[in-house]
Amino acid sequence: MSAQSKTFPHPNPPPRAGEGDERAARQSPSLPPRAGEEPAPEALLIGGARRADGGGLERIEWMKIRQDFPILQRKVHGKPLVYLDSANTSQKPRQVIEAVDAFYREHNANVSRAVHQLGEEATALYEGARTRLAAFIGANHRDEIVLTSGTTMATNLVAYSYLLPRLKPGDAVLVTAMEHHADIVPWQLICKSTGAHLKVAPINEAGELIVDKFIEALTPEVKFAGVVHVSNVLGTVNPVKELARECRKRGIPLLVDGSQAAPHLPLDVKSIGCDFYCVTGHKMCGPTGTGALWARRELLEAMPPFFGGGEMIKTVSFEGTTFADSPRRFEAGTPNIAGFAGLVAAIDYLSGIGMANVAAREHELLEYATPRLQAIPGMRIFGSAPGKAAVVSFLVDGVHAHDLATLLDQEGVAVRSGHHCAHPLMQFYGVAATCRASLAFWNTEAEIDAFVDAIGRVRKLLA
Ligand code: C6P
Repeated sequence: MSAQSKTFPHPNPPPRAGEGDERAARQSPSLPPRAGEEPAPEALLIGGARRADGGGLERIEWMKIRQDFPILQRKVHGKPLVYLDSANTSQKPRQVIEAVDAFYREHNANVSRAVHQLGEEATALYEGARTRLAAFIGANHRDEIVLTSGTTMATNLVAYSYLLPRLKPGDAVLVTAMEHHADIVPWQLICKSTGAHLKVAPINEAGELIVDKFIEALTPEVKFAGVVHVSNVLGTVNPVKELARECRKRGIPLLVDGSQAAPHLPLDVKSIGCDFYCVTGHKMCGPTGTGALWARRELLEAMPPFFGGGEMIKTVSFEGTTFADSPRRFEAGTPNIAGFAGLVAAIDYLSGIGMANVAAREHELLEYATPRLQAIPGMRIFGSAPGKAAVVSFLVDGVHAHDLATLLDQEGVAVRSGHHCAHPLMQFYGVAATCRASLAFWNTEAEIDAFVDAIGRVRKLLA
């Protein structure tokens, strides 16, 4: 019997053939009813408002979903926590916390090594994460998923395994002006050692990619392009399908950094048409140190290993080594098995809510927050692309971003301040840092009010 077909008691075991991904998530009492089930009357409320259910969205009781997140009950500096830093790392529902706990209590062993029961259980959980991630992002096959520690590891894997052997002097890598450092620095390192260079497609003041300029920049020396799907600073959702189509016409492989898209939007890498897609588990309600690279199978199969060690080989002798097939030849050493057990639960959790519902709720919260923030005197918001994700970067006249974030923290409000690992974007706007509030589906209108009121108090304090 293979490890994957084995059954054992676990709050969120990986699916067996024919089992739906939503099964474990449905264990949550706060999740929406299945199609055909009668919703409880109180489940018709969405964050206090009633939604006309015309768009095929399920009716979700968001206030009950919120109760799945134990950390939201705590106080910070004596005030109720208002966590607006989900783009940095998301909070975790109890289902994820319990899955990690259950892993160490009941299943802890190393993966793919031991034939004993615990080893098989640990392997099944780890491989379950690969299966779940493949389904979650719309991959054709689970073997297109390399499990990594996050997006940073994924882009570095592509840089060293795919790009390094291919670039030569005079070649170029195209990125956009809104990239995170994880989608700049790895390419720069490879450019430095190959004599290639970086090209940058510009954005406009609203924080939108100038698509015509991106297409114009796809000249013959460009051998690779990297684009963020959703900007972590601006919330801009890039037209990745169109960009992929243009890259494909010219035979240029495109990597899409989906770190900020996977937690907030329904995804289908097949329909995007890109070549590589990266996700990071800790922004998707999952544990830190988990994530994945998706790549077209033919690309992965042609890529050499990036680093070597245990579990990525077929044979080793002092004369030489033969390597395991992809994706395992990219997964040397002991991975974050407990983390991936938690990621299984996280993906089940998000799938149970439905990513279209997550996106709709977060859009509703953004629509609530934006005019209230804009009404604050001296407020400057960075990024106003239509259809942007629920991220608001801002500055208040005369107040340093770090001072504002520190004083908001005293009010129990957690926002991020700094360059957000996007130095070039800060340079574009001519600022050293911004404050950033990033919303999640479990935030509330009341929290947004508390945040806006807290900014008002901080302004008065500093006036
Ligand atoms: N952004 C933020 O506060 P890792 O660290 O590998 O999990 O993710 C890196 C990363 C890559 N791309 C984008 C678009 C990202 O937003 C991030 C992480 C955090 O915005 C920390 S800088």
